Amino acid sequence: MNTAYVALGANLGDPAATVLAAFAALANLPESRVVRSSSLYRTAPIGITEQPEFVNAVAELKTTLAPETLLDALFDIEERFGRIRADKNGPRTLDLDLLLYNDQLIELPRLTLPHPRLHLRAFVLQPLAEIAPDLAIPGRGSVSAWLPAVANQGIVKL
Ligand code: PH2
Ligand code: MG
Ligand code: MG
Repeated sequence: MNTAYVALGANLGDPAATVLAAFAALANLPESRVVRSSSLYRTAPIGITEQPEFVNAVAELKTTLAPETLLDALFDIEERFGRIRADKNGPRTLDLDLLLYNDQLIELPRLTLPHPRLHLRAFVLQPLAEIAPDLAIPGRGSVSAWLPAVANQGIVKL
């Protein structure tokens, strides 16, 4: 059995309802179960700042799906939620990002693990710290050790 962490994000439509429905969709993935899910967080947009606030959360999965199979399954869920892949960092109905898969380091054209920016983003680190504070980011140290570095980013637990 493998442990994977998935980041959920939404900032179009009803983002909180979308993230809750996405947790249910993750729970329905084959060969997988959601063992922990974080609270929902309202977060200031990072990158393109001229877009609506996001609702973000993180889920911990136990799965026997291989990393790329899981990635495809996440893309399928995004599509079911009406995601249009337009602007890379622009608004989205649902974004599901694979953050970590065990302690694997993966460098593929469409999948880099650990997620290369996870340790720089409060909208990922804070929900991750809620469910797994001692978790190590391979090559970078613990999740909680990175939290002070992102303390200036706007994030409110809902
Ligand atoms: N996702 C991005 C870019 N910026 N900002 C917040 N607050 N939350 C996100 O999920 C997010 C973002 C690209 O996926
Ligand atoms: Mg993303
Ligand atoms: Mg994404």
